[in-house]
Amino acid sequence: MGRLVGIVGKPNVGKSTYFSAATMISVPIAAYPFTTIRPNRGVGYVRVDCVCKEFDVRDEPVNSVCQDGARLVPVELVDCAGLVPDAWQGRGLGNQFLDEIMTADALIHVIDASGGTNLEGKICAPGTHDPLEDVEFLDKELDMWLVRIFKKDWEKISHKGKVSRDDLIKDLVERLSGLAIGRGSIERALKESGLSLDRVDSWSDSDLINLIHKIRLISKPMVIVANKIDLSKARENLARLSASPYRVLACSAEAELALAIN
Ligand SMILES: Nc1nc2c(ncn2[C@@H]2O[C@H](COP(=O)(O)OP(=O)(O)OP(=O)(O)O)[C@@H](O)[C@H]2O)c(=O)[nH]1
Ligand SMILES: [Mg+2]
Repeated sequence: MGRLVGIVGKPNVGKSTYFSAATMISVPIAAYPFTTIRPNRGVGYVRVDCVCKEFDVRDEPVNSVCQDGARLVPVELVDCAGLVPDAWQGRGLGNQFLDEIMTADALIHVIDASGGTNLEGKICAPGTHDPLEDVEFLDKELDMWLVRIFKKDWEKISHKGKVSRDDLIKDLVERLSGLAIGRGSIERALKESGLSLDRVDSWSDSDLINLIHKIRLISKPMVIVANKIDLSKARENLARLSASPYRVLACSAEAELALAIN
């Protein structure tokens, strides 16, 4: 199997409904937080234009299917337990799977666009919670989780003060290799951060957090699925979500699931 895509977000927003619609695998779905405890895994398909029409050839793909000029590329999807604030410090259930989520090549952040679910995943009246907060919250949880891993033994390195660029990159690659974060992402993030590699001991905590944030954005591309678009207030919130730094896709996973199984 090729790429692994993690479906993440706070509880009760429709992650499993989305997973089920995308994979056609039946999994528990319910209107309360922490319905999913152990991650669900399955295969979904990414639709991309196939080159066969442009080159006017008959193709015989080995690991995907070409349907009338559209290539269906299989990707493995993992649907995780919901994350709550301070998951990176061990709160809630989803934190147990952050290691697993962070091995993904890309992430789908499902939010309740109607603002009808609070930060803990409890149902509230549509429009009473701001879904933009959900985008900020997940960013923080993922970044802080990575910072925690990154900081292990960081003192040893930073105390050396001056380290060679190669040694620093080698250390970071080793530290983050288990999370499918490659050398290219690390080198690009370091360059974009503008941090001085001459005096690593002069990096502040916020320098580190900004660097990790960049590494994550480069190595784990993420889209926002603005789910529950069928509910009131969702369209208004969708317009506001365009201010987020991510690509935002409107969705009704419940409707997609109903269409997929009928
Ligand atoms: N109106 C509406 N409800 C939805 C939609 N998608 C999911 N739901 C409902 O939202 C509730 C939570 O759905 P789940 O798929 O279990 O949510 P989850 O994010 O996996 O929840 P946890 O596993 O608890 O983290 C269920 O009652 C779903 O039927 C949607 O697009 N529109
Ligand atoms: Mg679930």
